[in-house]
Amino acid sequence: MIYIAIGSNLKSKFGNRYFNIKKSISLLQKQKVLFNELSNFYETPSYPNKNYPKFLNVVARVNFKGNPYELLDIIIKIEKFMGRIRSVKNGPRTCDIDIIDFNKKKIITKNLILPHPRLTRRNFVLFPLKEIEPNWTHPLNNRKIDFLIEKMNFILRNEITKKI
Ligand code: PH2
Ligand code: MG
Ligand code: MG
Repeated sequence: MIYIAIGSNLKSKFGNRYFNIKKSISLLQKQKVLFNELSNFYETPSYPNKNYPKFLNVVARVNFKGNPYELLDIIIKIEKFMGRIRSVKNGPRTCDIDIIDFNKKKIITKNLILPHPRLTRRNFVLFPLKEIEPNWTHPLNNRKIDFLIEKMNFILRNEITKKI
């Protein structure tokens, strides 16, 4: 099973945050990334800098025939096409697509770390992931998703809103 997370907190030439996520999904589908399951849209304050605009986030379970690096190549091209400019770390972006878990693979390379190294601190990943896969477990420690959510601090656990 492959899980990806998509987020947006800026308008692009295609539209608002919601349309940016929809557009990225249709671009991924054109590149043979097949969507099996898509979470609701969730709104969260930008992490860690709450002064940036709020994000909309989703998590999806996808099928993809290639390897993680091939998926990453596709993702980076789509982020560029969506007008993403990499300036400040964790700064606002029109579209960010992250691979969360690729068949439980463990990879540490310069361009790609799997599973996503910061996923356990991210309400905007854990909540939508739980919605589509309540039995998901962390590839490195086999912890259940409910445990990871409980371990998150109170603020992160309570500042997420389901939108659609
Ligand atoms: N992505 C980040 C940094 N901070 N905050 C929220 N709420 N949602 C995100 O998707 C997000 C973030 C870096 O990719
Ligand atoms: Mg990200
Ligand atoms: Mg990213």
